[in-house]
Amino acid sequence: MRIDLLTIFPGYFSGPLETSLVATAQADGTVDIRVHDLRDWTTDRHRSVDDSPYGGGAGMVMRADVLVAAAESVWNDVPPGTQVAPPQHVAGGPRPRTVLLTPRGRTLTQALVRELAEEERLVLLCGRYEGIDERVHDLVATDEVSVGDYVLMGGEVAAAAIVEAVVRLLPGVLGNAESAVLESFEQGLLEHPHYTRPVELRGHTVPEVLRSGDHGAIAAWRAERALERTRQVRPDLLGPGGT
Ligand code: J9N
Repeated sequence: MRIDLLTIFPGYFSGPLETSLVATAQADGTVDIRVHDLRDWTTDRHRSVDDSPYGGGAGMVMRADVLVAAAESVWNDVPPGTQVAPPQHVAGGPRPRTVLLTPRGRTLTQALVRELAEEERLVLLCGRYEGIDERVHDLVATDEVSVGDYVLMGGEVAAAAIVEAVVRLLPGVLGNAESAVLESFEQGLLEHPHYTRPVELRGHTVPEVLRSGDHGAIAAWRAERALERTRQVRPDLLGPGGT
């Protein structure tokens, strides 16, 4: 899979992309992640990516012309300032899956992550400022995604969350043990508690059943704890009526 990130803070991603599983996935060619600086598509002396809003009001709005130019050149894999004739991908027409991170999008779920992980290409668009010119929604984004009901200062953290969630699903990224854990979450429950050594810590001991060697009893205990925890913390995952 190829993932392109469009941002005015390209340096923001050096941490997440150079860490552990994402770095390994890039090194072995499972994923090709490219970070682009939106200012590379500006044409004015000040390299402006924003401007004041039509109709007045406080704050700045991200410019649609810059974002459309950036998206079209990334979609068509050409450098800033160049044109391809005819372009394969055009604004408002056929284009790779292009996700705009925004609090007004649909909330990211594991189901959507699975769907995104099937794509050959993903383009993640990180907004900043008070808003984005509406024509970016019309012409550039195929999807608008939120990572939760709270407001960030920009889409970068949200995009990094999508990268991590998607990359861990790509073939070969997780070992078999972790894949099994994934299947348990696929049942739509929170995970059961985990323990490792020591058996006692400050008076808190590992439940006896986990040391019993009785695999049937262990599986039953874990299923109960997962259900109990889900009921307490995320009853919404159990559906209406908590079934
Ligand atoms: N879920 C979510 C996304 C965001 C932002 S703020 C600016 C861009 C994206 N906040 N919260």
